[in-house]
Amino acid sequence: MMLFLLLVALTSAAADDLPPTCSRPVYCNSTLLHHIQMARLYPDSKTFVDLQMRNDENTTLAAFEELFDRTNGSPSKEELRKFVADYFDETSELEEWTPNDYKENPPFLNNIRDERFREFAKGLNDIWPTIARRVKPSVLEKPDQFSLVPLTHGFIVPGGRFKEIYYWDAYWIIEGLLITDMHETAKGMIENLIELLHKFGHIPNGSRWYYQERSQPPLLAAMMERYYEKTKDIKFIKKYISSLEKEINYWLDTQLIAFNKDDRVFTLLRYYTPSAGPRPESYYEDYDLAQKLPNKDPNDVYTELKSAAESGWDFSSRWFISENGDNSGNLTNLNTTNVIPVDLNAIFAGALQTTANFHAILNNPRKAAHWGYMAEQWRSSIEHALWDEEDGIWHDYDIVNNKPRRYFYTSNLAPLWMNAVDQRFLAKHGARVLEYLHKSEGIEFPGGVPVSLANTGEQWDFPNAWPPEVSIFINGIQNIGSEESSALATKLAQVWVRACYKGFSETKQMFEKYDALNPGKFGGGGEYTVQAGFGWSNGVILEFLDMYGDKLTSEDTSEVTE
Ligand SMILES: *[C@@H]1O[C@H](CO)[C@@H](O)[C@H](O)[C@H]1NC(C)=O
Ligand SMILES: *[C@@H]1O[C@H](CO)[C@@H](O)[C@H](O)[C@H]1NC(C)=O
Ligand SMILES: *[C@@H]1O[C@H](CO)[C@@H](O)[C@H](O)[C@H]1NC(C)=O
Ligand SMILES: *[C@@H]1O[C@H](CO)[C@@H](O)[C@H](O)[C@H]1NC(C)=O
Ligand SMILES: CC(=O)N[C@H]1CO[C@H](CO)[C@@H](O)[C@@H]1O
Repeated sequence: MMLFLLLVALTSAAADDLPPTCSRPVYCNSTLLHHIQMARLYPDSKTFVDLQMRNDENTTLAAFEELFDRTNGSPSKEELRKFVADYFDETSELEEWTPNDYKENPPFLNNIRDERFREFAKGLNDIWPTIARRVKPSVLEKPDQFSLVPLTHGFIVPGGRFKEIYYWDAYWIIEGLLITDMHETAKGMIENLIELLHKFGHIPNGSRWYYQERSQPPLLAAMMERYYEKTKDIKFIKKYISSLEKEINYWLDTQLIAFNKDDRVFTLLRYYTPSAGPRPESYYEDYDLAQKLPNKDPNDVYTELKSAAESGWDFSSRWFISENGDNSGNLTNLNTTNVIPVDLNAIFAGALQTTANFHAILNNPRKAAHWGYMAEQWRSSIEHALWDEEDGIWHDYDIVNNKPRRYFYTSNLAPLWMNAVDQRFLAKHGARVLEYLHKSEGIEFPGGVPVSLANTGEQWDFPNAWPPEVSIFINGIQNIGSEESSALATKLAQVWVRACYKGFSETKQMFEKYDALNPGKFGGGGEYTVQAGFGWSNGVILEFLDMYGDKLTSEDTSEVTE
């Protein structure tokens, strides 16, 4: 109880004195930013904050002040357009790059039984060099004139508007790279994220200053684990184990929350990124929303938006708490910081266990025991606070109404994916999870598993099927470890690979998200148009073809192994 009161005190103290979104005024906190973004010079708000300055920041700010005074505080759209043309430059900060370890025919292709799927995998492998980038030397010369944060190594970007390195996207990209034998590129990506960790104290959403105050699902440990499994590079683990601990401590220091359930106090993580002002890259959208909510403090609204963005699920009914206490409503009902997410805590439990395992490998038994004990505690809290005995699945928990949020979300299976479930518990309850899935309707769609069954028009809701979530879901089912679960996982992987193959055959493109109702068609909704490329989509197909390549078939005419 003491801990609970302490946390509440800390939280409310912070609310009075929020830091700006980032320490770079032009990109995060200035009259300049406000006027330019509210004038909607570009269809996508991200376009402006990605421009580089032609001069140093103070010169730019001073020039804007001059314009502002000259126009009595209301520069016209044309004047703003001219200002942007005079003081900003659209030249890309990144250049194309061919990774040294790229191979045209990585050996894993030989394990794929179906010829069309083998071609598909080769096609995806061919995409790597087209979405590989590195930072131009000019950024390093004058880093203060860019919103991009320079990084040492080349990297794979998601694609489209997402042209920098992203935190959780990197997990599935790295998986794909490891499968296609690009170990050095995978390692460079992890080292880039660690570089960001040391610069900011945590890993931001992406390598832009305007993402400074937000992280994303903490998958660094999982990335390092995948890399170690493939390479046994113990020197790497030794070099970065303390970085991993730093990241874990960041989450413990900033996102912990204590809450009561059934007369017990639990301490778990939530997404929580308090800072003042709209998201710079969605400035107009956020400001507009806050204006529609005159009874709320705009900074509370921004904090809910940013915290939802930190989850990776921007946006979703997962973060709506309506007046009735359910997940209905729209963005005006965002209350992310009062939802205890299953996936975040499962990922965190996994990170604690991985840290323990690494210490064991490095012969640090005392530290291994320390982190191992914490991992066990976390798993136990997930079991007692988030497992829902009635539904036979884990659910997010609503700490306003003190109740589980009993809705189908792919993230409900994250504890299985992250091996954050006690083995005895799994043996006892694994069959119940399968029962839940069969009852849920979530696994019956022709175009893959949708992230939710709520059709809100938000992009992280029905009918969208998102590659990373399909991966979490199917790997989760696989990890139940029974024959039946394995058959279901294989069947769902088959549906997914076939759907993406269909889309790829028709358009020669991979999309960031798909439509569960229409196999291979891209998904819609949300704040921006669908993006092609696409890092994590490619990674997930490579993952499934690596896992199930000896079984999957592109058509039913050949025998299907289930
Ligand atoms: C910049 O941030 C501070 C602190 O969060 C805030 O009080 C101020 O209004 C912001 N300034 C502008 C111009 O947005
Ligand atoms: C820019 O202006 C700020 C505030 O006036 C000042 O603290 C800072 O030193 C200036 N930066 C440069 C590079 O001149
Ligand atoms: C979130 O929910 C709490 C409890 O109902 C409420 O006090 C708060 O205002 C909500 N936050 C926002 C931004 O609506
Ligand atoms: C969101 O919900 C509120 C109240 O439930 C409603 O008044 C408002 O019109 C809705 N906004 C949109 C954009 O649908
Ligand atoms: C809003 C925000 O925090 N920005 C981005 C974080 O990264 C994801 C991609 O993984 C984007 O979808 C968000 O827009």
